[in-house]
Amino acid sequence: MNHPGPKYWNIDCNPEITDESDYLSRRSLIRQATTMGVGSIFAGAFSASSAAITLTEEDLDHQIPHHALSEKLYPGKPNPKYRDPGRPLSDRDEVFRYNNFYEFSLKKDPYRYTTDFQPFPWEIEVKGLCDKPKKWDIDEILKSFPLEERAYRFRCVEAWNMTVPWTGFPLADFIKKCEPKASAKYLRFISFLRPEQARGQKYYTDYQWPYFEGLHIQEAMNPLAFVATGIYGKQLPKQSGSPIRIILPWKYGYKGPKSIVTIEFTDQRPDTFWNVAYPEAYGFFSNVNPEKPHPNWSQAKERILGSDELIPTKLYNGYADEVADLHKGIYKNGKVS
Ligand SMILES: Nc1nc2c(c(=O)[nH]1)N[C@H]1C(S)=C(S)[C@@H](COP(=O)(O)O)O[C@H]1N2
Ligand SMILES: [Mo]
Repeated sequence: MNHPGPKYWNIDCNPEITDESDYLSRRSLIRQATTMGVGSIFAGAFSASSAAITLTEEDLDHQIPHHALSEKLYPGKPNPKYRDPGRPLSDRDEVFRYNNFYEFSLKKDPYRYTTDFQPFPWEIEVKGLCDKPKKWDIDEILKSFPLEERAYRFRCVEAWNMTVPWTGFPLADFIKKCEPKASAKYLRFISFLRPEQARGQKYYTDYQWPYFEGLHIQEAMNPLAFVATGIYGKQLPKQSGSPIRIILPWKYGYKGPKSIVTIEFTDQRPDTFWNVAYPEAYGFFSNVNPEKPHPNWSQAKERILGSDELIPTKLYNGYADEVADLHKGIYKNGKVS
């Protein structure tokens, strides 16, 4: 496949396109570069919805869904081990207004399109190679796992970062409850499919909905792997992946699916949304690696969300010590990314 050339990208490191009228999705750029004239289809898709809203800062609070349990559950107890992320926390309102959630928008403004999305009630089905397959109600999950707060650095493959306090629980605790069989080697995650509530699933037909991701079970069992239900001491707002999402701070952000409805234990390495869309750019492991450029930009530096400041990217997003067992094990032989 031909990669989109410099004509389509700001190759001076920062792949974010600030001029909204120029903005095209990662995937549509590929299409535009390989098929003349396809870009116009996307222009049509953008104008097809008129449901956009603009929110003031105070209104952003209302993006946090109301849920009976939330008063009791949030804020979670800070985990002392993850109290200091080594960088100042990002501004909450910046984080609420700058998202990747293609189910709602290909720009950074999903918060403008989530009005119809209903994260409660919510069910998560656990299936596949485990002894406790089950349909979990979100309330049962929230009551079964003590919620803690962890401040993590977060690195998007588009070379920006944020630093946020998540509330949730270790993915390993959830996995143990499911009692995976010895033959279970991978976890497959699937996000929701509700085209009537998520305009992107109606209009962005170039993508294979719903969003899907996968992890090796050893990665999923690493103590850093986190299930987030909250952020900044409250329930997740819709645009952040309410009611439940995965956070893997040593990997690029897209490895953490939002608003998940299925977790499957499998012996096959799962396909992933971005690997299917653009395999040369988005591998299965997708660990943060400054030395491995994206085909269209360098990963050596990253922009701090809310500023123009660029800082050097660190291998495993600076979490190398915490994933040492993985880089001695399954990441051996060049599987860092
Ligand atoms: N279901 C779903 N999950 C997703 C995405 C998405 O578009 N849909 N985007 C991914 C990407 S590219 C990133 S960087 C993070 C963004 O999370 P944030 O908006 O909370 O910063 O979510 C990831 N999970
Ligand atoms: Mo991302």
